[in-house]
Amino acid sequence: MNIATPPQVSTNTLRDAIVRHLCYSFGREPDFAGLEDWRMALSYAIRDHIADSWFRAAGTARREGAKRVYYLSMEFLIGRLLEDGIVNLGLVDQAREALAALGQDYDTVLADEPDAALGNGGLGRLAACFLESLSTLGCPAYGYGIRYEHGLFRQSFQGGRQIEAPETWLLQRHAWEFERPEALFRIGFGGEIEETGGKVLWHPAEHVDAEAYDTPIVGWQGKWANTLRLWSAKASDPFDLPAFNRGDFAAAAQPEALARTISRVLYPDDTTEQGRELRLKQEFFLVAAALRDILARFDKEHSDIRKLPEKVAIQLNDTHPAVAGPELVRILHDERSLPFEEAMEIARGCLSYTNHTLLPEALESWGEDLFGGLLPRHLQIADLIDNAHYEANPSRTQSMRADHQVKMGQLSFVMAHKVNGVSALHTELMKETVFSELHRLHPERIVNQTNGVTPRRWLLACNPRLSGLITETIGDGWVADLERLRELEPAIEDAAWRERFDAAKRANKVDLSNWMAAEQGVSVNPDAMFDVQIKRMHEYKRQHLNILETIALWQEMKDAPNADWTPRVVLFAGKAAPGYAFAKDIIRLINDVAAVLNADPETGDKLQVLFLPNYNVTLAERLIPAADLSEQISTAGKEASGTGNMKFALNGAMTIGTLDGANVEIREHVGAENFFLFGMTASDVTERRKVESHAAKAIEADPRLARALQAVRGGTFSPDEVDRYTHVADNIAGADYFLVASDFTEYWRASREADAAFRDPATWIRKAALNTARSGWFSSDRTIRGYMQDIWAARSYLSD
Ligand code: RUG
Repeated sequence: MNIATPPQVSTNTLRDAIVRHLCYSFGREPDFAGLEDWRMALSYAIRDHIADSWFRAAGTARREGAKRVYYLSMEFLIGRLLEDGIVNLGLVDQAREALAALGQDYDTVLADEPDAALGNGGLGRLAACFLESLSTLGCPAYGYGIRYEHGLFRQSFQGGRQIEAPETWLLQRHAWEFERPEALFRIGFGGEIEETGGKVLWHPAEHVDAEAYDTPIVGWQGKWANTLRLWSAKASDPFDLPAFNRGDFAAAAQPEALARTISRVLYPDDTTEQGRELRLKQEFFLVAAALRDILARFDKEHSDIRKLPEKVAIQLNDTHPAVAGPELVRILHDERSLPFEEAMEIARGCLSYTNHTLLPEALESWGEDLFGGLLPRHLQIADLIDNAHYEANPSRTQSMRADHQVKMGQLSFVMAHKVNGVSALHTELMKETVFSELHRLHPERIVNQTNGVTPRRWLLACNPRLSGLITETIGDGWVADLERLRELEPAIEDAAWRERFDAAKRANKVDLSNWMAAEQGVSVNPDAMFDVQIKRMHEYKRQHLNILETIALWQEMKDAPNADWTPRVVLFAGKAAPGYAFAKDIIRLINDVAAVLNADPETGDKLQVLFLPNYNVTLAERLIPAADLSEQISTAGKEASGTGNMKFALNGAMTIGTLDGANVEIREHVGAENFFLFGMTASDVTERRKVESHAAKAIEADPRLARALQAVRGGTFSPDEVDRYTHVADNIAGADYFLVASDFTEYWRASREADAAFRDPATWIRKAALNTARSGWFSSDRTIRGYMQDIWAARSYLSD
């Protein structure tokens, strides 16, 4: 199938379209338009072209009766979409010039767009990268999620402490979605089960409506666009008129308020247990609406429901949509009258599951009372699935129905024809740990698909200086075929080219410094090493290891202030789950340390620390191109993959990291000599935990660590409350589950190696550039091709 490249658009055409939308879509004359009006008008002008690709793509998929991929995810961290659209349509110059002709600044208009934060972190951002790659590859696909009114909370600091405020992306006008009042499904909860004449009927007690909102996601060069369909909860019975007529206005509005709760807030965590019932309701709401939609589309094009797996691939992004297994079986068996075994086989043929964590607290499990109360028929079906599975496989140590729980990881595994991990190491560990028994029973089921990131957003758009240099050097073929970055290697041997690479990095650092001075009121030295750790706050990610090492460095600098230190700016950003007290304490500690270090006249020009508030996609796009050193320092075996690690390497930062997640593969690709490795391996970690008083032993062996910990414990950074961080020091010196103390000495060594390398710019730049040249494998296009081939049996409708 050959889909033509969309026609080119001239600056004048775009300018006229902007003015037309300004006047006739928003009722504003140019002379009276504000920034938001210009942003909306430009977005609509761009959206028109995206819509054209979208209609063509949907038409092709319908005509061909194509197999569709359905990506079910509770999170899509899409960030801003305007620049994405402009870049993918190849309209950057035209948009810049058209706005200039209208007296507007392109960058200012783009920066007005709210950052849609409908996700917590890596899992949600991965889903967003996947949607873009699916469109780039011309694979017919839908993302299904929830249209949260409030995405991830807005973070600020007060006295160094994290303060959470609701995020309000929908309060500003949002240009990208199309409301679909006709795509409305009634979703039930609770109630009774009736068994009559061999049939089972579920009579829910309560209902809400799921209404669709569609956002087109355009791929590279605008050849194809898929749909992100987000469900919003509405009251089935919106208004209680009798209550209103009685004068009870609060009761009258209650149905609407209750229903809306379901799509009101993103579950504020990616790893800890909270908000149980509402969360399960959200999960079922998404799944039930998506499955009805999928089946409605299938029924329009095909008549034999047994063909479902040939036409429908449903990817469960983590266990969050795992109830899709029982719900699909229920529909096929109870509503469409297929025999139970066959219903299960068909469902399994459609479903596959991605596991993103081995952390036991993040593997969802529901008490059967809660699950059965909300989804009584699904509880029965989970039992039937479990029995059917274990009839053939009598050993039950990893049953989904142990301890009066419904274990969603096991349920997902049993209901999926393929289960994938997100990095080579993580996939192997899955086989050895959480799913060891199930893997033994189904040795062909687990496959690996190492994560990737879209090069359009994470290099081409976010780093125009570097991407411009790359295109000048090897042409623009790399944008759709990232492994072609390897063609840069000969140029890297040329000193003049390396200088240009360095100049791009330096200019990005100057931009960031200026932005930080304007936004945070802190001036930093752009010639210092920019050492960056940006990610969710979690003990396993070990931001506390980083700050301890920074404290130790500061102490050494004070011992010998005139020694030849490598100046460093240590940058942090990341949100802690509101209920995760220890993670929030680490944020406060970092802010307290920053206050002391940044004010120290002896070291302030050599070592600065900054925690940037409200980490989001837009901030990542600003920080990553300016980073020299990428901190990927999780306890080995805990980070499933990471994707930030890939973005940094692609943008020419060197990694300091452990052999964890995709770090292992990054190191293999960029070369061991271009990566600062330290720390225990996953199996060392298991062994080390068995050593009695391992932390105390590590502290005793390393006076630097002992001194840094003593400063934390003794109130050096909290003079107004000396014991504020005693528990942090106790944690590290005590159980130290994440082995901060045991990895400290090696981390210090690797950090000093990084310092020494940075003092030799010629070598550093070469290594950094090789990181860019050799990171092409980490494109999400490669990952999606892997899913299409190994899991979905889906194809592209674009010719090469
Ligand atoms: O923590 C993992 C990351 O290692 C991974 O890169 C990302 C995407 O695969 O998913 C993250 N994750 C895991 N987010 N939420 C969970 C909990 O299930």
